[in-house]
Amino acid sequence: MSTNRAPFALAAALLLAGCEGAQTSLAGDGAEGMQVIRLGILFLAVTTLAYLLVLAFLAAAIWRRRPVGEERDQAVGKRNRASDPPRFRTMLIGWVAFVTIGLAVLTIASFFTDRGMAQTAARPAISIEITANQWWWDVEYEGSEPSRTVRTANELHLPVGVPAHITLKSNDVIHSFWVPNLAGKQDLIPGRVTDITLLPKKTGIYRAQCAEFCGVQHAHMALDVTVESRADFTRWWNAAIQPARPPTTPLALAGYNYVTTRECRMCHNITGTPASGRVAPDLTHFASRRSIAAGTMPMNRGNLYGWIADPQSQKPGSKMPYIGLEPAELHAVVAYLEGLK
Ligand SMILES: [Cu+2]
Repeated sequence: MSTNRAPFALAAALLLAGCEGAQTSLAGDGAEGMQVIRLGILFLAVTTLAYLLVLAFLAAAIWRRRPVGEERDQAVGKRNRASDPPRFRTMLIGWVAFVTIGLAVLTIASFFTDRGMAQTAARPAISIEITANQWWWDVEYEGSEPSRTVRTANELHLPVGVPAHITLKSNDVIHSFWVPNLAGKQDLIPGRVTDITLLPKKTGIYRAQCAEFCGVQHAHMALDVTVESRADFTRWWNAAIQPARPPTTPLALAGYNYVTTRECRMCHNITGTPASGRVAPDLTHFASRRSIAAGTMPMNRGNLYGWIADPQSQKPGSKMPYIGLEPAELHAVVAYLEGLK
């Protein structure tokens, strides 16, 4: 490839790369996302055509510049200017018709897109409540009976092809719920309840992100979204309603004793243990998640040590405090948390 073409090839590659990945609004992996993309393409086509026509009119006006002064007096005899007004009128009528029809097409298409999205929302099969906090997501699945209710944090599991109605609330400031691969954004406003319906069309792992600036750790307010088959989703739900696994080693038992009797229990819930706080993420199946601290870092032992030892160096401003664990306590707490699959 010649070096002249390299920038264009790079731009094309970047553009196409934008259609793939775990966090892109160009993929259309959900019903609503796909409808919005189709509408966006229609808008792009009509407005691009209008733009090209304006450029063409501008070029024609420059090309057919009317002479002025002496130049004009000389030119009058040479050119037949009588044909100009009818042609101008035809073009003006054509332009007005194009603008009118173009705007009508976009308005009608917007109406049907909106109706399509409303139809998806009219037949939800799963109800989920998500509460935004600075800076994490509290997620609760409504079960057919109270014992089947699932509470988790910073992760969302969805079965493919099933509409999920999500009720959105906020505990502090305005946040915005956005799974770009699946749908558009929806704000979470303190004191108000909003909602959105997601209908994923493709299995995969996506990254959702708070889309409204909500404080210093706004960028570290992500949500891991797993879209899976209905069988896998049912398996996940059945595992998620189980109480926490008991510790299996002496070290993990020491960690269990610390977590369930000291500071941790005041804020965190671990179902099946005395830890029953409600103001911080539920830790019952903490180790089965993909990330720590709302997408701040991947779930692994090294990051877990770093997070527990000094949360404020990892996510300054978060409400997870520095406790000052002794090394033996840190090893024990990490060993226990790692077992919470
Ligand atoms: Cu936020």
